[in-house]
Amino acid sequence: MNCKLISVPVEQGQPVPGCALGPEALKGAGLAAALRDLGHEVVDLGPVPGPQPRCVPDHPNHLKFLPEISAWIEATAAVAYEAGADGFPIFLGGDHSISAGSVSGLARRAAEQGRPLFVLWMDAHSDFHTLDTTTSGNLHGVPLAYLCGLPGFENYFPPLPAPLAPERVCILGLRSVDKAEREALAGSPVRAYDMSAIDRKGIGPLLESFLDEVRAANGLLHVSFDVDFLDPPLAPGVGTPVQGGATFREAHLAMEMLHESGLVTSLDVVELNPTLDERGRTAGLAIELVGSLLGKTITGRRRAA
Ligand code: B3U
Ligand code: MN
Ligand code: MN
Repeated sequence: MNCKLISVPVEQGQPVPGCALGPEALKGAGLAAALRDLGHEVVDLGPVPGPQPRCVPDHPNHLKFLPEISAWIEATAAVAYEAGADGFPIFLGGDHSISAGSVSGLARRAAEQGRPLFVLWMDAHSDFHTLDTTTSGNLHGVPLAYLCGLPGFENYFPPLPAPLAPERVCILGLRSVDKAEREALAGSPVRAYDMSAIDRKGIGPLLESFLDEVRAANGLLHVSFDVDFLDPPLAPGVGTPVQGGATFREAHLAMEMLHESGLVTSLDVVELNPTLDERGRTAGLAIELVGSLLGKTITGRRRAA
């Protein structure tokens, strides 16, 4: 695989300083070497150039850094569209607002190729607010609603060339969903698996059923991995930790299954905040998990499906 590392050092979409250092922390902790050890080629495409804020109208809701985040989304989408032509793009955030750009560009590319794009959103949060419903005003809370074409983003975020079909989106790991998000999700075919579903059914069967759908549709699969998917004691280096997250074993199993599926074509790793990390353990675990997603196994053998 030709892995293309794309840094998107944005932190204005969330409240805690430090998240813009995520890409450097992942690279400094050996991401490229870990991927090369697995036999992949790695090219570092560097950071998305920091854009000028976009001219947007005033919004009645209190939204933090709207012109800046809107500009980053536009710039990231342009890079993602180019990078999506071949190879395996890996977007290193930055906060989760960057995925409004990465997925938008990849969705445009997929539409041109006539392939349906599926998205697996691994996250404690659903990020399913619209600009009208967010109460925090933090724009890392809205990217999935934007990508699914929910109303109210027109004129504020860049036009979306190819909205995601919500039935092709699966959120995994939920444990913090605001009221308005809950209502929006209830009226949407997005699959939203919370920790209770993971405890009852197991992460393996839940993921397998989604992968079966991607396979049946001959789809492309983008994985948007918010590091706060993981349980906070394992991954303290995130700005908005929520108790009761995925365990080390659940996370590795999910990544191994994603690898074995052969369906994943691109990845985001977002919300790592190295200033909150403890001795680099969150960055280290994120790299290990990307390794599992890209073929690392304990025995080195390929497992029979
Ligand atoms: N839903 C809350 C909290 C939140 C969303 N994403 C993260 N936190 N990481 C909000 O602010 O929209
Ligand atoms: Mn998120
Ligand atoms: Mn999150």
